Amino acid sequence: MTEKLAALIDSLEREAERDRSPAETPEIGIVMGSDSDLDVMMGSETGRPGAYDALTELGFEEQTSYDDPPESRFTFETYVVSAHRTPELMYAYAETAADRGLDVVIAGAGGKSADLPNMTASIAYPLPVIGVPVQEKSLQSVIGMPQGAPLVAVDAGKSFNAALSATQILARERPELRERLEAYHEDLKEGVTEVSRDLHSLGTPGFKQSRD
Ligand code: AIR
Repeated sequence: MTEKLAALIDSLEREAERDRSPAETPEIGIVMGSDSDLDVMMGSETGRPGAYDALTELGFEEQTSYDDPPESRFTFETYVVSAHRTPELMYAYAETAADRGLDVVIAGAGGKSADLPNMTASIAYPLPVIGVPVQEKSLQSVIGMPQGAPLVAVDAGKSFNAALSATQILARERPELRERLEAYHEDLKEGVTEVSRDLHSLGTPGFKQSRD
């Protein structure tokens, strides 16, 4: 093991031993197999929105330092953890997840051997893990768990929904998150209603033109 990898694992293990209050630790952990998964997992300006976009829309902030947490609640943290290139880091991340204060983990990986979500779920059990197949070809690998080893998963590339599902889990005990989820859904309804009304009243050519 390299010195840098050992130091990263050590920082996770040290965090797990600290008795920080829930206000200082992230509620959601996001891990992905490679930084090449970043656009799918977190969202990109040119592509589809992702987990980062959903969580920030719901008022979460990204926590980048354990000693200096953001003022606002709630928070998430992000790491690259490869099941095959850094199995030791995957093990340490999942094994310390609950003790570091995480309530739910979103794990995404791509390729045909997308083992990070399912292995994280097995090691972090009973912490809920939401798997994101980064590509279509990763789907079977992510969802194919044996009986007794559960994993919740979203469709390929739908990290945005994984973030909503994670927030739904948290909202069971946090009324302010329930309210934020409800407000998000109201906005969604409003958007569809406006589109429907405009399409009907402008007609198809007029509606298309109004969008150009
Ligand atoms: N991957 C990385 N380690 C284990 C797996 N399965 C996945 C990443 C990424 C793909 O392999 O999640 O989607 C290609 O990674 P890279 O780093 O070569 O771009």
